[in-house]
Amino acid sequence: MGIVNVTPDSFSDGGLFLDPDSAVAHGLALVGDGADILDVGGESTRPGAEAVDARAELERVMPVITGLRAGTSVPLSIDTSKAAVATAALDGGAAIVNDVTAFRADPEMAALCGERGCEVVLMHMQGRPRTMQLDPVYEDVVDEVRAFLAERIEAAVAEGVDENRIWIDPGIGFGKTLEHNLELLRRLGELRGLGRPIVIGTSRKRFLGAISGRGPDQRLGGSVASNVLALAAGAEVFRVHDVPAVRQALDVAEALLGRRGWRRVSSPAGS
Ligand code: PMM
Repeated sequence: MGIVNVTPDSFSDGGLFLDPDSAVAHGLALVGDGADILDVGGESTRPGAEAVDARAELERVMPVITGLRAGTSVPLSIDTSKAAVATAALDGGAAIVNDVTAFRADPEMAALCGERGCEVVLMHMQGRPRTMQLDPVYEDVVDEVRAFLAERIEAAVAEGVDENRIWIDPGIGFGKTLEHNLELLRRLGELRGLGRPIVIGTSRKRFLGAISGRGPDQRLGGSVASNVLALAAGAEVFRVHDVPAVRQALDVAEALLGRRGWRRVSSPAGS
């Protein structure tokens, strides 16, 4: 899942793709690099970020959804917590709603996704983006994330969402310390008991900086390592900025693990 952030303030690519044409060109390039899905977002969820109203979010994402829909057939995901934004994106050809609040922010979101029959990503977050990193506390982070996701799956199904369309995400970096993130990645396999595909988002995140001492645009090694190990633990969808490197790493890891997600392609002549 390649990330197309149309925001002025996302932590690693804020402001780079605010112009719709450059966002569309970026998304199409990610597909060329091996992305199977594009995730378009118009509201930053980085720690401390301020909320954006639906109108501003729509103005950012809709030209990009429309442009991508015209230029590629890969499924498009809309990264939003607002039903108004999800509605317009689904009308514009998006097939997936990625809600970092797991349908808690907007009371209309679950019923909308149920009616439309789209795929949904339900993510765990403790607190809200503006304050979530102040003092996150858990008794057992994996148990609590698993219980939360189980409860959100049940709530979504109660509102008419087909359980088979639900994907789950532990929300790396969302109200979690370095130790919480590491524990979740180490014990990611425990979420498989929920029976739904696991989405993982580690790309360029702060915890990688805490380990490597590198800034957001120099965390490729950490992004690759964490995604490969998440694959081995059972994750199926990898939300990333650096598609070429992570795609190659995941293909090689799948081949080494004896799985079927990769295919043989010929390498450039003479190499
Ligand atoms: N992370 C960000 C935004 N949206 N959605 C899901 N499902 N999982 C994530 O981990 C996630 C997300 C923040 O990262 P960004 O600012 O680079 O988009």
